Amino acid sequence: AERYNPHATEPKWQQRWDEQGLYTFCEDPSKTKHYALTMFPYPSGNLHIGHWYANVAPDARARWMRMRGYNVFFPMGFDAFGLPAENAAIKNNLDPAGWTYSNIEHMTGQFRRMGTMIDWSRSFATCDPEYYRWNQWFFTEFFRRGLAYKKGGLVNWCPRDQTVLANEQVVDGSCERCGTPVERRNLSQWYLKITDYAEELLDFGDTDMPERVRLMQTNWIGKSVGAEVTFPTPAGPETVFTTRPDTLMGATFLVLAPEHAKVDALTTPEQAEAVRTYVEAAGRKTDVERQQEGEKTGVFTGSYATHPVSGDPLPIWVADYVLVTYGTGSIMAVPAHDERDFAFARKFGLPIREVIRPQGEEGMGEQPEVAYSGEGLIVNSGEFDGLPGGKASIDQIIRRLEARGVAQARTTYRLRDWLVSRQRYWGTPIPIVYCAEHGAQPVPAEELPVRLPENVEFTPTGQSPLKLDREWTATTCPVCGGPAERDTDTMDTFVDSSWYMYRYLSPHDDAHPFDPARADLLPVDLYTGGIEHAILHLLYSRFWTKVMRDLGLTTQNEPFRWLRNQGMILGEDGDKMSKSRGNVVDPDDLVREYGVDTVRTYLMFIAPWELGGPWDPQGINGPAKWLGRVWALYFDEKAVGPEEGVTAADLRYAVHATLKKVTGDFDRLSFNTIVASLMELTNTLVKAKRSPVFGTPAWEEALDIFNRMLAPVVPHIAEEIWVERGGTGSVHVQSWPEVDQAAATRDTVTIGVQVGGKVRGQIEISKTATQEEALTAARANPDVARFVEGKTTVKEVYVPGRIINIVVR
Ligand code: ANZ
Repeated sequence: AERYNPHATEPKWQQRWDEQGLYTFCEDPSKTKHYALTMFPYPSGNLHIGHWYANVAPDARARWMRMRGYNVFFPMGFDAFGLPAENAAIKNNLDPAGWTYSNIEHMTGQFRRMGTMIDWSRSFATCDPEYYRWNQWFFTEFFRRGLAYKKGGLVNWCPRDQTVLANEQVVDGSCERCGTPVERRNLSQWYLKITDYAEELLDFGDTDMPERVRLMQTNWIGKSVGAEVTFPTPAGPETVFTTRPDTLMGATFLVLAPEHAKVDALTTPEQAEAVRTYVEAAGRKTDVERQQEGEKTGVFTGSYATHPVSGDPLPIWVADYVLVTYGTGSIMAVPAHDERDFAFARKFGLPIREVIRPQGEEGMGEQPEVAYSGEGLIVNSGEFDGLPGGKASIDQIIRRLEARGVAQARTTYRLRDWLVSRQRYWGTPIPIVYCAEHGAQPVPAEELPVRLPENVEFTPTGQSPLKLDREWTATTCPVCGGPAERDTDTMDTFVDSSWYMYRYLSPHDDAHPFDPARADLLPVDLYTGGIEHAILHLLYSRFWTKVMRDLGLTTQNEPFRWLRNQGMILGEDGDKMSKSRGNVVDPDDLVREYGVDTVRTYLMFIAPWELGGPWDPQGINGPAKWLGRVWALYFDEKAVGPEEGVTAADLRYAVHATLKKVTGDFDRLSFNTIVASLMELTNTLVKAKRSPVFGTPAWEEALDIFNRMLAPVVPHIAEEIWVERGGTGSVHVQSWPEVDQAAATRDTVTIGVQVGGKVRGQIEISKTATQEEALTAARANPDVARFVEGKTTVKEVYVPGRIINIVVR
């Protein structure tokens, strides 16, 4: 027979699958649906090894689910708007659409060569006008419901990308995309009201997510339960948010954020110069710098607030450790019990007043060394003295303060509304027009999409490039028909990815964002992708689904039932792969050298899928050799003979135990152990071929089951084997084999025999062996006998099915 030559067989099968429409999804009410989805890529130009790693194992699993009888939906598309296209277009003097679509074509070809079961008839790119039309439709629906609004205020500005960013896109004070430190600017921008859903987003329903993703989202939403307390000041009442109203009597000063609206009104003429200098300096610092531990800075305004219970005057300070974006942008400082307030009070010589004392301890004295944030009894607090501090009394204290009219129970969230407008070209135009008479008006649904104009000068200037196209901006008001101007910003591309999983149901639907008759394909049953989307994309898409539910488009509360993150394939050196490090592995080269199935196998085998690991260039030889052996097993007439001793029972045990293991491993996404088990089984099969069992029904059964088990992992070679063995149709529509439970369990066990505390030998005995039978077998074992001979046996212990221990003297 010929040797294994993937280069001959793989393109042939890919073409046939295509012609047969083998992977085209059809509604089939007789089967349970399974929607498997891998996060769609940005069309950067090339699929890199990370894309392969992210897609191959989920493809194997989707194939396995199909063989198990599910009606599997496995679509793919392109997340095609965004800055790289625009930047590449500027650099090479091209048009972003042309650049993007040619990349999509190339990458689709690469995906096809990967041999996945993606249904390409459902594919689309988010920059297709027929897609972004629905972004615009959603935006106008959000707008009508007050869920999209425009507001002025401080925003994050990336000076390199020349656009504003959402909070979620600022990582450690820098632009999530390009790493440039973010500046603050005062601008009027569009927001989506994700905060309306803050509480609901904390409830993950039935969604099974990795714990760390859940935690990251929960922390991002940042719920805090506490109270608002109001302090009279010369500039009117000032409300602060506190999680510790039980420490109210320990408040010795107030602190405002530098950007707080009352700063000017509260600053006395003597302090004006110092405050102005301080506020300016704070404005130049990034949020990260401001929140860093270290020397606290601040300045006195010269004014005093009045403590609402004691009536004491409290100095009002300005300091940048208080953030304008959280709570009310001001705090009551309780230095005795809050570390930051403590550091501040120590630095500026402000009073420290103990109000929570640990049970049985003395007071903290005049000059405490640290703040005490633990539990204890309330002291120095008049009518509240003797109550337990902390959680136990907070509700009661809030009720008492409420009765006096100085406080109100309040829950705050760190989550801010989602800033969605961008001052760049390559995105969805915001479908709003401004009329002198009627203000901001949504573009009527029948006029959507508002198409991106072509031939725009889009070199970034900090202004929306669409502004420059006067012909495009000039329009009419949908209310009065009078002259109006279009909004010239485009949407954050995270809008595109917030609902794309619904669009696959009917990518060309021009009556709905997606076909409501197919809505029960949702939720996505298994969603896979990188951990980098733990907050941004996943939180936004959860939000979008909840709004869609409230719009009556779906009955789902959550878009995903099960979420898993693959790890990352690193360079050989353990660093991230990057062109500048020169450690990039090109999957196209690997495919040219080894064939698709080998690359697929290696990517499943290289590491536990959810962990990832460094690339090992030698490692791929193992899978390459393995597939050569698999090929020879089926197609090499030689290597047959009676010289090995594999029995039918041995063979059936190996096959069914492997099947059982592989089935469980697919279920748990343990892909590397699947490949390991298949490799191990190959050894037994090669031996069995040289044993009398060859050619018997047990042998034929083994070849058939092995063929089916190969199908999800190495779809091409498995198809070749299937057809060559005379199978009808495709191996990929066959059923996954049933485990013969009796065959999969051996009725013998192998146990160790210890002599004098050391394992000296292994014996195979029946699971139901009596103690006497076990001991007899142990003594008869030559490895054991050597250590027992000539000695006196003191004691023999048999732990059934586990171990034998012989004590000698
Ligand atoms: C008095 C107090 C006493 C506080 C005490 C804490 C401990 P979380 O849990 O993150 O919600 N705070 C409120 N608004 C702030 C802002 N804009 N910038 C910086 N800090 C702010 O934190 C809530 C606590 O953080 C609030 O409770 C407030 O300090 C501070 F022993 O009030 B606390």
